[in-house]
Amino acid sequence: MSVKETNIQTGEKLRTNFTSTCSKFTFKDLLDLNDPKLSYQSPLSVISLIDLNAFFAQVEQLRLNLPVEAPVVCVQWQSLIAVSYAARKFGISRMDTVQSAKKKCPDLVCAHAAVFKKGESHWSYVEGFPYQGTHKVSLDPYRRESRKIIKVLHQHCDLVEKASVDESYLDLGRLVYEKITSLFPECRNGSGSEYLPKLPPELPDVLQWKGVVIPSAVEDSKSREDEILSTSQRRNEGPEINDWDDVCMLIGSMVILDIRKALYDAMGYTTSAGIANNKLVAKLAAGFKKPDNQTVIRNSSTLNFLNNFKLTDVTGMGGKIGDLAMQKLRVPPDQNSFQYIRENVTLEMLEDEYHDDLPLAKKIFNIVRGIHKSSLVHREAVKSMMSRKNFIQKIPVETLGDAFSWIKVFAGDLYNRMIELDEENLRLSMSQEVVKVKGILKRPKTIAIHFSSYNGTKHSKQAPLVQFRSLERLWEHFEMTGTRLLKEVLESSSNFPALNRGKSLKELEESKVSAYKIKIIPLANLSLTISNFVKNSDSSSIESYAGRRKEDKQDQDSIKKMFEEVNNTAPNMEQEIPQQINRDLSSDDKHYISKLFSDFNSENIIESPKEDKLTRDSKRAKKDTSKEDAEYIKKLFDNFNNENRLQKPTGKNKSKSPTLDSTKTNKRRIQPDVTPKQSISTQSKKQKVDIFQSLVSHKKKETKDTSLLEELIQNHFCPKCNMDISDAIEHNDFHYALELSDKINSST
Ligand code: DCP
Ligand code: CA
Repeated sequence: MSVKETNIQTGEKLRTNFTSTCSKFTFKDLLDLNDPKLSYQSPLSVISLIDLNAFFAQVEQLRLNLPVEAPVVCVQWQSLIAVSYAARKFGISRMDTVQSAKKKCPDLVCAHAAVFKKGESHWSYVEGFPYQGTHKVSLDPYRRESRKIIKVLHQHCDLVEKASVDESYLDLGRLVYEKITSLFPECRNGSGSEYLPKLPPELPDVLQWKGVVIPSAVEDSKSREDEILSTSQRRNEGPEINDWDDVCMLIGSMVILDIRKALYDAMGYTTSAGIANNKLVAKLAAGFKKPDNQTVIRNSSTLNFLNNFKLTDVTGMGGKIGDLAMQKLRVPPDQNSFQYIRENVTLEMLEDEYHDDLPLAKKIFNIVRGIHKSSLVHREAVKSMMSRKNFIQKIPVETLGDAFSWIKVFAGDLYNRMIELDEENLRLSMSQEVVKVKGILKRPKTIAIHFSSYNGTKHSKQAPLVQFRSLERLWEHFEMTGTRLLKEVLESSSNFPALNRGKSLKELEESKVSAYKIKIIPLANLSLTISNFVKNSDSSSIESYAGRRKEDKQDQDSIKKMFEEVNNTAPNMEQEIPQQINRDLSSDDKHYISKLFSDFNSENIIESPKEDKLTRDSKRAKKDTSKEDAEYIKKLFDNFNNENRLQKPTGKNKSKSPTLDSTKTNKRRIQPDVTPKQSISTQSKKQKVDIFQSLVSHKKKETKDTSLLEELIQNHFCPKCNMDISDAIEHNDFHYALELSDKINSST
């Protein structure tokens, strides 16, 4: 059912298959829905998967303010990475190239994904098609939209699991429980394993199915019988409502339509959804009717529905695992794998085949019956994140400066992804009642660079990372350590002096040779990887270490020294900068910052009556920022303005180029599509006005938060939550992360 339909369908009262016996479900089954820890296991459970239609293409269509009928595709170089449904009508698919798609639809709108430009740590949208040799695609705009979408979903449902950039699972337990107990007070009382009362013969007229309700095998055969009857003889029965599980699913279908509508109203996105008893079936159902529709699977129709799929379509059963299962279980190629395994392979046989992995045997047994259940908070822990670029020979990466420029891009990319990780972990931690999520903020302990030369030789080097809580500090650390590692590998390569007139890197640096004049073996690819993620607790972060040991001068000095070492790896890149500056700084900073501020103002405080619905609604979805915060941010912007107007180039920043206007050494570029936080953070490090950090300290001052940990340790009681706590450090983490999220929310 489309989110654009405005009719309030009340319809006739739906009839149930009323029997004189009571339900086969217990009061406990129903009550479990009200407990997020237990809900997914209840036989009455209602789980949904919401999937954005042609996600990246929708993001681009909305960004470009185009109507839904516009045939938009999202492009990466010459490939299509998302195809809108309007473009699909022309027979265009992801398999097309830009060229072949344009042949099918000459009016095709090809929106290229945002890109990082070599040497810049922020992404932007560029006119036309960026050049692959000098740019790297950024998926950050889609991740940002994804985060906003999840926030909207979260406003309507207490338990949301992000499954991918455009898919989320929702546990509708509490919403269904509330509705069912308010409409049917007889379901409220009772305890333990007593059975629920029998269904009433008909349901209140407010309860109506929403979406495509998949028939059970019995209903299918009834409708086949109906087909041979004349129209007047047909029974025209709707989906059967046999017990409370069907009522729960019916309510779930209504709730999900409301949530999909709320998302459409708030942000303009259409979605498809599946509603079923567990994640596995909900996921298959979500893709069944696209776009802008929803598919409902009652328990009685699960097996009939699964016959549309292969075992290998199930999440986690694709690839080698699935292929191996088909071989081991000897599923004939012409048979439906779900049905065949169900009917021919017993649990004992599965356990025999998978004697070294009995949980997998049980899982397959349950999957083919559509009863494999998993909780919504279980997520694979992040193991590593990599930012990488394959270079094209036409634009060689053959100087140290070239390579450093890409490290800068990768560090910016990884920083954006760390923001996303923090938000996701925070969101999970909000559902702490569900499952105690250990460790809210995760930080990588290791960083590595990898690169290959064109003769195929591979090089890599890794180093430990200092535990920073502040992502801005971590970002600098990525950049500096990546740069240092690269230098160390290249320096040790035997052909380095041969490429540089016999000079070592140290000698070249001492004589202040620009990094762009220092030759290296041409690189075929380069990557920066962070890995070995661990929980970041107060005891492990460098900030609190430094704070706690204030009295210990030796420690302070060693920390200071470490920072200096890190900072000293900053390369001399000055001579290359003028080219970029001449091109990038086309308009004055003041104007730019004023624009950011007026954008900020209009987004947070003033709501213009002339705004279109989408803008207005999407603003409404954003978190309100208090007036005080707004004023504080204004002050920061003003300071920023003054600072940049007055700033004279310092010795280190001053360009050596006589042609360069010395007031323009700031590397910021005008990019209206980015948020204040992101734009400002792209200034050179020396000039960085860290609004993010300032906001944190502003808030800290305001709430006098610094002693919270001490208080938690001493009293095992949190004054903010007004409750006893067992793990002081973890609880302090929770508040830190909460605060961090507020900052991120108010700046994205
Ligand atoms: N994506 C990508 N490369 C791929 C697959 C997907 O970059 N090979 C990106 C673009 C998609 C987004 O991920 O928009 C979500 O992927 P989906 O598979 O959900 O596809 P769409 O959302 O584009 O289409 P649909 O409406 O079929 O879900
Ligand atoms: Ca999708």
